[in-house]
Amino acid sequence: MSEKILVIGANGQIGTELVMALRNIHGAEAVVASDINSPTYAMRSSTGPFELVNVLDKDNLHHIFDKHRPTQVYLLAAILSAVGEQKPKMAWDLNMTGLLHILDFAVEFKVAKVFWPSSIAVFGPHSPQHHTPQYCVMDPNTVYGFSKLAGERWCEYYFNKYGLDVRSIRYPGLIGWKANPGGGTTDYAVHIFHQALKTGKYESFLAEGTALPMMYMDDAIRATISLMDAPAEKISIRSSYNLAGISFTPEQLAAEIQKLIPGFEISYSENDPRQAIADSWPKSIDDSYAQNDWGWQLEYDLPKMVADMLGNLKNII
Ligand code: AKB
Repeated sequence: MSEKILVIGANGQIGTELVMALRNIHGAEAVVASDINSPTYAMRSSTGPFELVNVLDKDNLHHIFDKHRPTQVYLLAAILSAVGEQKPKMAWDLNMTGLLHILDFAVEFKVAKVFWPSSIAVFGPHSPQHHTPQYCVMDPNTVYGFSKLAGERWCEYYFNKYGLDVRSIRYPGLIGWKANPGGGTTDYAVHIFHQALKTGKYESFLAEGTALPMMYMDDAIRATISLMDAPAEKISIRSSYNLAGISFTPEQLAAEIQKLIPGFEISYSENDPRQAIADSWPKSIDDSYAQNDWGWQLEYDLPKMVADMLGNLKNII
């Protein structure tokens, strides 16, 4: 079957790279990029169809589904953790209503597969903090976190009730050089590379000792496509899969950057509201279900990621 893939939220950190990867596999015309904003420079340089789409505008969204009749849909439009705390109702509305629109249209238009990203933000202060298991207490205390947890429940519900083949990953913080993150708690781990190359120093908004699970974008894109390519019978989890990535603190990341930029200096700001969010999230994750179900294996450890990030970023900064 020839695929027609609709990516919603294509201008974002994941969308930019995912569209490029999917176009390499399926051809430019098979992948319709869409976003609420006009295409970014990176998106314009990847040839292929582009549509302006607001996931909250049901009529417009219906028209896009009708026009393209997608076989796969990736819904990436979301408000992340830090911005979500500034605009809680807007975050809930976009993250929840947007998902429900996509799930409903996917059923109506008989979309074969849907991908929707969840996050480590579904865990909360009473979840086990180390090697957080797939199934445990989940008491997220950010709007982003509980919108993702509710979204996971809806995904599983649509699978059970309507047979919709929906698949999802709980992404750790994502680090890439092609596009910037927008409004998350883990964004420091991208900003640090830009500042290291531009000024040789960085003030981290997260405190020393704050370990969080992170992942290099190459691994995140490979995981996403592997999950979507896996035979349906291998997918035992229809809420969302834990993915571990690599866990490190700001000072461990800085130490790795210092090996390649010897004079690099890190300092730490105080009283940033993102610290409380980070403190409520796991420090490391157990992803044995992803390994066992669809053969997930990480490729980038911390040194490999830092070398690749700096090597690529220095050419474009
Ligand atoms: C955020 O920091 O909000 C995101 C996430 C971990 O989901 N990067």
